[in-house]
Amino acid sequence: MAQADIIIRIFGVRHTVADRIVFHIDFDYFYAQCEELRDRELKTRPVCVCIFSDRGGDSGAIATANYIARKYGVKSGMPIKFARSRLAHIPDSVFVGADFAHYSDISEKAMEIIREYADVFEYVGKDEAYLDVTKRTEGSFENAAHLGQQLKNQIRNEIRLSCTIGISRNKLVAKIASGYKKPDGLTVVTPQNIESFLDPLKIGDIPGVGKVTEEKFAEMGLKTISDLKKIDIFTLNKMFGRKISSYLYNAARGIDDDPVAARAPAVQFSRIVTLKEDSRNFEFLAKSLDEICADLHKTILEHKKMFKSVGIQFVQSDLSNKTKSRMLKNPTFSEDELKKTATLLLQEALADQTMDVRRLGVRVSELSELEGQSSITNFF
Ligand code: DGT
Ligand code: CA
Ligand code: CA
Repeated sequence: MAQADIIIRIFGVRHTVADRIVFHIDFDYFYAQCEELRDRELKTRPVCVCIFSDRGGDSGAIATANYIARKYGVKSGMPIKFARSRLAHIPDSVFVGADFAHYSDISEKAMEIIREYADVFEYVGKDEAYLDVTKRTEGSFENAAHLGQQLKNQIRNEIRLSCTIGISRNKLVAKIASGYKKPDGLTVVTPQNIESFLDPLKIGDIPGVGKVTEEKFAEMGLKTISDLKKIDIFTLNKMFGRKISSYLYNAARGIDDDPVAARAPAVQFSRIVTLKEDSRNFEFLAKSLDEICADLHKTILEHKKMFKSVGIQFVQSDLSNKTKSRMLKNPTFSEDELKKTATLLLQEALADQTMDVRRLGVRVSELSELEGQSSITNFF
C-alpha cells in the first residue's frame, strides 16, 4: 500500500481512492455531556441519563453515563436499578431522564460547525459523522491533524462540547481510531501505521463485531486483530458466509473503500458567518443578513427545495446563542420572502438585545421538493 501511494504521488495524481483522508468524529458521553452543559454543577458528579419505561419507578435502562459514573461500572444499556446500586455509596450521584429535544438541539449546532470542515460530510447519527477532507488538507496527514485540532477547539469554544476524532485513509480505520482514546481524543493513523495500529487491538474493536463473534474467535484461541489475520478467507467463509467474512478479512488489514457519502436527507439548510465586528446595530446586521440569505438561497435552489420555516441565530459576544424562527403560511422558494422574514426576525430579536452579536446565521427548514411542482410560477 505504501508503495502504491508513492507511485501515485510521483505521477501527481492525488485524490484517488487509495489516497484519501477521512475523519470520524464522535461526541463524548453525549447525552450526559448535554446534561452537564445546562447544569455545570453536574461536571464533578456521576451523571446517569435514564430512559424510564412506562412501568414506573426505576424500571428502564441507562442510555449513557459520564466518565465519573463509568468509573463505578455504570454502562449504556444497564438497568437503572443496577446503576443505582453501583452508585449507592456515592451521595452526590445524579439520575436524570433523557431529554431528546435538548440533545437534538446541541447536536444540530455542533453538526453545523462540523459540516464547514468537510469536502464531503456524512451524517451518521446525533453524535457521529464522517468527513472526507482530502482536498482541503491537500492529502497531508499533518494538515489533517491540525484541522482536526481546530475543529475540536471550535466545538469546545462555541458549544462547550468535547468530542473525539479519528483520522485515517478510510472510514473503517478512522472509526477505530476515534474509539482508541476517549474522551477528548485525537488519533491519527497514517497509511504506514495502519498495520502496527490495528495488530494489537482486540477483534471486538472492529466495528460490528459483538460479544458473540468475539467469543467464537476466543474459542479458537484468537483474541487480537493480528490473530484474526492468521485465518484464511475460506475458513472465515465457512464460519460467517461470504459478505461478513470478506468484511472481516479486509477490516483486519485496514482495507475499506466505502466512500464518505452525503446520503442523509437534508432536513434543513443553514449558513452562519462571523461578523467583521461584534455589533447590535440593525443596519449593519441587516446588510450581513441579506448576504447570508442570498448565499443560502443558492443552496436551496441547487437542492431543488422549498422551505416553510425560517430562523435566525445570534452567537453573542459571550458565545451564548439566541434564536428566533417563524413558520410561513405556505412553502416557498422565494429569495425575497426569505430576506423579508429574516429581517423581521432580526427586528424582533434586537428589540430586547443587550449583548453584541458575534456570529449571525440563517436557517430554513420544513423543506419540501421543488421538483414535480406543477405550478412553479405561482411561487415567484
Ligand atoms: P462515548 O462516545 O463512549 O464517550 O459515550 P456516548 O454516550 O456518546 O456513547 P455512544 O457514542 O455509543 O452513544 C451516543 C448516545 O447514544 C449516548 O450518549 C446515548 C445513546 N446510547 C448509546 N448506547 C445506548 C443504549 O444502549 N441505550 C440507549 N437507550 N441509548 C444509548
Ligand atoms: Ca459518543
Ligand atoms: Ca456514537
